[in-house]
Amino acid sequence: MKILVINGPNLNMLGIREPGIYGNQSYAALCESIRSYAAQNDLEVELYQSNHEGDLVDQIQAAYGVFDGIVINPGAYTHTSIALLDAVKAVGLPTVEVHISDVSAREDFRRVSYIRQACVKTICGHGFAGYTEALAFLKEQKT
Ligand code: CA2
Repeated sequence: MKILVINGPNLNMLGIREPGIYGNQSYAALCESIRSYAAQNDLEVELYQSNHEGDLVDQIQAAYGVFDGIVINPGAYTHTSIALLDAVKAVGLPTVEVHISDVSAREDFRRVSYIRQACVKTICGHGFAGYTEALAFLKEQKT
């Protein structure tokens, strides 16, 4: 099973500031934990990060016919992007929305998620473990 893991804007800055919200581990450490989980659970993963909305749309579109599912943390585009919602709808791949922090317990604007209506599951506030939980969910769903 092949899963594309996408991270949106500023997630490449993890560990640099706001450790109280996002922890003190880096984006490289996040990638390593995802790769290690995938290797131990017979999953193929590809990781992609971009700060640009159109690049994220391109990557979701390119997943069509190539990947079996998507794990996405759209970062701040969660709260603004109809384009990402439409891209996930267009490819029709099972997609899990992940947030490191509990967006429901922060500012009001973080409670809005456009992409959520196209996702099979949302995981919030579980830190880096949310990504591996999302992989496990997609694997379980396929069998
Ligand atoms: O909790 C999450 O995973 C978020 O998707 C992270 C986004 C935020 O805009 C969403 O509301 C929730 C932010 C990405 C990382 O931002 C950083 C800020 C300071 C230092 C390092 C990363």
